[in-house]
Amino acid sequence: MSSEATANPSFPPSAEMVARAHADEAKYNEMYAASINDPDAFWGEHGKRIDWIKPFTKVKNTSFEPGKIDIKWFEDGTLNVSANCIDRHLETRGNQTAIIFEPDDPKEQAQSISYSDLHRRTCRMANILEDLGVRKGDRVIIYLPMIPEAAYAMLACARIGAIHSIVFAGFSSDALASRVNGCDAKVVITADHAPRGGRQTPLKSNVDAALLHCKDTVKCLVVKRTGGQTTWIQDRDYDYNELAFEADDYCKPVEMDAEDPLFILYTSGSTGQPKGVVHTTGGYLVQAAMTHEYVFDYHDGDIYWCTADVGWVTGHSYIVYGPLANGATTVMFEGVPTYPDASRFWQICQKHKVNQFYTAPTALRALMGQGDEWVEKCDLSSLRVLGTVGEPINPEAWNWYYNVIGGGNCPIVDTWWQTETGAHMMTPLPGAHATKPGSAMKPFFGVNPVVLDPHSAEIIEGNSVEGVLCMADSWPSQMRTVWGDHDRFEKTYFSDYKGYYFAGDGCKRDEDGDYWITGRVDDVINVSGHRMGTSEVESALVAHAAVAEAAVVGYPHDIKGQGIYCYVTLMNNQEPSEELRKELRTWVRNEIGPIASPDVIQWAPGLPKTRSGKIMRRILRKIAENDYGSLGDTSTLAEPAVVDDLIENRMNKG
Ligand code: 6R9
Repeated sequence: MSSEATANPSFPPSAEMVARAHADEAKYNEMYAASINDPDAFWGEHGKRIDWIKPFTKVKNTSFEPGKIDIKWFEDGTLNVSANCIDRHLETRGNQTAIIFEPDDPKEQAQSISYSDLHRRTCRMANILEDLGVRKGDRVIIYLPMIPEAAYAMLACARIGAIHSIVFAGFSSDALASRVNGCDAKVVITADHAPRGGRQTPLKSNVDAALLHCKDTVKCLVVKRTGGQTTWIQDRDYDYNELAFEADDYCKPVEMDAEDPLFILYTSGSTGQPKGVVHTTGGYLVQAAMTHEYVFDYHDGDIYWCTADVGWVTGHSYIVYGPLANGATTVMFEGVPTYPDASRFWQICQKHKVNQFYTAPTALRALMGQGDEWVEKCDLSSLRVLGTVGEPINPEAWNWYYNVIGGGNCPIVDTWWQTETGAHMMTPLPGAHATKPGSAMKPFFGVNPVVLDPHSAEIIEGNSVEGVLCMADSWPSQMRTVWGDHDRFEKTYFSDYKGYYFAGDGCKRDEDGDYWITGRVDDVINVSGHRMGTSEVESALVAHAAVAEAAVVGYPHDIKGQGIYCYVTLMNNQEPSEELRKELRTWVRNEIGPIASPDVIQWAPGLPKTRSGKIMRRILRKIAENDYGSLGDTSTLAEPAVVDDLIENRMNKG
């Protein structure tokens, strides 16, 4: 695969990388073919990479058939995820570091938590949760900063069979309340404050505000992070540090069915409220662990760092479950890439001699803009594999990552996957594939992608084609259902293209048969790698008394990938003003969280609608993108003049 042979430049792995990698090209081809030809045999073998209490005898039992959507893997096996991530390593690597915790403030000392420490602390947390009345199948909300207690909390839930649902600490109290109620949680685990980028978010007071809207039986377990002041409600709030001091060091892991839920993670779709994506124990852990090993080419003794937050699926699968199932050393970083300055990521790589580094394009773009001097003063010679996730990576950022961070020596694994897929789906493997800037390249073992024509829903065969990305068959870490709403699971993922899982992304297959993700084809925007339904921002806007109607679209943003562009129609009695604009921004931040803060608010006397009243977002997107020469078909518009006004008054004139 030389660069001359293709229209896209490609970067083959070094001979050294090929030699040490878990899979070279021939091995990938052989394993991939085996995984597709006989999934039962393939996953039956690789399912054994984790420890089972009762070994499975059945492997795959899945149906994408309309009305019968059902996904089961390893269904008669039993296991415990926490025992797989901790106990089984104790004999061979009890003293090895499991988690390196790097605090927000570089002056605060980093912590190394060994597998034995992790065992003790997880057991204590599990015993505390049991004392608070949490039992197998109960839900626990985790609303914590990026501190080791977040991992203890996840693993403690897994240990006693409780289902955790992590809410990103940047989310507002309203978002938190709706998730507590959505899954009917018994306990919320939080911290006093969350330090981030030198500032502090008052997590506990957010929980106080949220719990005003929840059942009064919900209990709150509070971890001391800063020691800052918080209010305290007797018999509702419990002091984790005090209880952990007294708690027993051992808690027996509960025997779980492979198909018992492990966690719920709320994620945005194109319509309605966020969905509770449900993942179960067996298949999820097998694929999270296997991808972590192959995709990052993880070897014993390596130091691995994923910069995501545990509030996102990437943090679940690639900070906690995948790495720990493999007995890895995983770095947990509390802060942000630019605090105290733009060299923080690279300082941490140098300090802990990181071998595999996994981050998002938005962080790379922001850092690239600060200049190379921040990188050059750090020793990055330990790096071997670089990863990216969350959104399509533009070639400039890719090249910067490859050359400036990786010194032209580290393969970049551009990993395409989703909350729903649980683990990596398409990505190059570092020793097997020549990478191309911006391409997710190849399906992982067992993943069976197809490109469909969005109109005819027919499979498009061959290369140099473009369409929507679907999966023709199930994979072990696939989500099993939407919490409490199996119909919604079917409607969202299996009804547009019958017989397939529809990912919501567009994709190209190039002349070499390699895959390129082109972005969401639905009304989901991706702001700095955070997925958001435009409808969520719209609902927040129209909840404000001054707003009559709102339409929200994404537009290209240099750093964030996509920015949030809002068209707002005010109530008749309201005058547009700069003040009101500011107020609406603050309003949305409070309703959803800072990540949903509108970048642009344009006053819109009217919105372009079809005669049936559907807002034509396609047109609004074009206007926001400054591309109104090609508005496409406007013949179905009820009031075409509305569009002229929007173009004339567009905000994004740059
Ligand atoms: C893991 C995660 C999923 C959506 C997905 C797609 C986008 C993720 C990508 C990518 C291009 C990549 N996405 N990885 N697009 N290249 N390597 O991000 O999960 O938050 O559920 O978002 O993110 O649009 O559909 P999630």
